[in-house]
Amino acid sequence: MDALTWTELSALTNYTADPIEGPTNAQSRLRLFGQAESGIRVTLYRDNHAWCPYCQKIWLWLEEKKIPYRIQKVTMFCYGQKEDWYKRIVPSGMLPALALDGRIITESDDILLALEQAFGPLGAGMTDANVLPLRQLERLLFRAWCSWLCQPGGWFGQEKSNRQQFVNVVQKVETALRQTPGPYFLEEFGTADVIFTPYVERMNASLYYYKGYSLREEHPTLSDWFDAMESRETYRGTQSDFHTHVHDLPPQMGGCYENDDAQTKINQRRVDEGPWSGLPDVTYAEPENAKAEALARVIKHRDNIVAVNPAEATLFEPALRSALTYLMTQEDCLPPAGSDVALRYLRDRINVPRDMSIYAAKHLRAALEHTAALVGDQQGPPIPIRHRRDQNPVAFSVVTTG
Ligand SMILES: N[C@@H](CCC(=O)N[C@@H](CS)C(=O)NCC(=O)O)C(=O)O
Repeated sequence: MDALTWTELSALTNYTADPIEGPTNAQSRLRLFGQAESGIRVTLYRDNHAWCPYCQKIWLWLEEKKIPYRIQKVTMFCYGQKEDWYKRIVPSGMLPALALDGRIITESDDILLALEQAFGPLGAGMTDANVLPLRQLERLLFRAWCSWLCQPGGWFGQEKSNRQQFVNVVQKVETALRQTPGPYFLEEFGTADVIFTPYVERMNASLYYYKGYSLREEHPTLSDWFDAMESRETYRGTQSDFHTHVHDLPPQMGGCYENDDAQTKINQRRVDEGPWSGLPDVTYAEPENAKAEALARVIKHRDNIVAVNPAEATLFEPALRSALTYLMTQEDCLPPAGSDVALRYLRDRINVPRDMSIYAAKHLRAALEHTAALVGDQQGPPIPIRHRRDQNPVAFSVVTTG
């Protein structure tokens, strides 16, 4: 079929989101939870693309506690230049930072302690006798993950022993999870769960892709905890996908090293080229409006999406409409010859949750890939490893702000 026009495409989505009062949403700049804007005491400074794990920790805590707050987004060094206004507030440029009653606090643990003082703890708090050993365990897990992922493992069985060391710590985490009957670390959901979330999400993605190791499938107790986290609207709003993480981590971690397992190559191809449906990055049931969300988000930012694509607009704009037509109708829609690279460029630069939620992104990646494959098998330019300035929000300001 012929590609639909933008007007025709617009008629196929009625997706809307309320960033102020609706479910947790990466595009929000203000969250009120039914309270008056005049009473706001908190501003969260977090990274523009929602890549920073320490920012996710604070974000999730504020959403769980329903504390009214503003969000200011800041550029990370790995994808662009730090804003001068932010360096005046936080000279090191480090994220996250929080303004609480006008006082600036940095270091995510100090931020949580200050928030607890102001608003009370989330379940068992940071200094609770049951939480302290769990916080230490989370750091132990983090270090074991870094040792495995971020070092070349070729010599003297190093890869094998790093993997074993990591698995041993995961087993300790699972033992801790089994201490209470429910899926969370303690009787009640709380601070400890929030603290584990950002890095377990990144471990799940990176080990699948770089080590052929599926954390969630290998460790059922940890998986039950992950499922429970995914039952929370708050977490869903902050949750990323495998593709985003595996390509945002290398510059942040100083490199991620793949092993030579046959499974690693299979997993890498699956994450990069699909099919994305069924990957163990999400297990909750798909919302009905996922495709409508993807379409609405592209329509909203289509001018910038076309402008930042390396291909000419005359080639890419009709190709994009072909892919969106397929997304909504499941009918093949031939894009212009030679547009496969341009479509795959966009496929590789969708960011979750910055641009859209996880299922919306899976559908959009799949539609872009399917449509590209109708005209060619050329991949887009490789995603950089040492930096991600291809994601500089300056070049893409409208898209990343909202
Ligand atoms: N210990 C700090 C670590 C924070 C941190 O490492 N932040 C990184 C991002 S994940 C950062 O801001 N780096 C500067 C940049 O990337 O621009 C905390 O817990 O807040």
